Amino acid sequence: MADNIFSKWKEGLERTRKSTFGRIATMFGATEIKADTWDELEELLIQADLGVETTMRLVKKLKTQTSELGLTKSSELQQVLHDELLSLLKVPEQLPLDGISPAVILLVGVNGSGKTTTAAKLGKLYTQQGKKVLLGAADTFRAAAIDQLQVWADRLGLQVVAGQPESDSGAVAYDAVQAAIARKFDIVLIDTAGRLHTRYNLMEELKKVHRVVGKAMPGAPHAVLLVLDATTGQNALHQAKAFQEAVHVNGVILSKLDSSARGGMAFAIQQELDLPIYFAGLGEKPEDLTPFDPEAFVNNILLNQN
Ligand SMILES: Nc1nc2c(ncn2[C@@H]2O[C@H](COP(=O)(O)OP(=O)(O)OP(=O)(O)O)[C@@H](O)[C@H]2O)c(=O)[nH]1
Ligand SMILES: [Mg+2]
Repeated sequence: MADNIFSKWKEGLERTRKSTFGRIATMFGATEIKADTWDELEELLIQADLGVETTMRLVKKLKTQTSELGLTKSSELQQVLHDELLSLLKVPEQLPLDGISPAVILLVGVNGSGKTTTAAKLGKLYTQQGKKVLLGAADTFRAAAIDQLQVWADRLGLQVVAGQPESDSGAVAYDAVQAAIARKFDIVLIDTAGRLHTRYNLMEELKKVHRVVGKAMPGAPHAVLLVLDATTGQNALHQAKAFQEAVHVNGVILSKLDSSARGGMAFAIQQELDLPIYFAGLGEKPEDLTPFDPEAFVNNILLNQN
């Protein structure tokens, strides 16, 4: 892995490392494994937002492994924990976008989760891969949302299709896809308005945007990515379930991992929802989005503090 990406992961996961996972790492001194060790580990993993189910399953596996391998020192548990944590995270397959032009990606999520920023970051990432990217400003609820995306687009040299504030968001999404077809763009990133997953009308509106995009281009959207704020912890699971019920979510972008001490929810997302995490947000700048790398993630949350 390139040094700068490694340090991005290392810096980005500092808070998560220093909270719960760091305490787990220091717990693994040279002491013997006792009944207390398991209780303490269980407590720390739950605090780290792994979720109760995932924690229970993990601790059970660790116990089995420990007795099978005949481990007696808790320091020996460290490697086993590392490997088991890693096995909870799938290496995400590629998004199913190959050979599709334009590939339409819909970004969804609750208010403030990071959708607009992530649209810009993805725009940069795909541009760097040589793709021609169009942004669709389908958040028509807030006037400022269109400006916000436009500012990012100007900075990154990307084009935007936007409607009037308070115009129909489905119509803007439709226009963006049509424009991308006509002007031969490779990727269309559609930013949608933040919506509380518990609000029926807003979730219905999202379904409509989804349907309308499919009318503009059969098969679209080709990917629906749910942007989840890593600082929300276990509530993210409720959000994800509601969005999954409303539209077909392909996977997750975990934003704000750098602001979060609760990165453990990455495990819960994969284990309890079976959703792959495609990208991680490790900062506010356009270059601070990187493909999710399970190995870098686990290594850096358990990295020794000393
Ligand atoms: N530290 C950090 N901040 C982030 C990250 N991603 C987004 N943010 C910040 O989170 C705030 C909200 O981001 P937006 O992109 O506006 O979120 P949104 O989901 O579009 O918000 P709404 O459109 O209001 O629903 C901004 O201040 C971003 O700079 C990240 O990965 N790390
Ligand atoms: Mg937004």
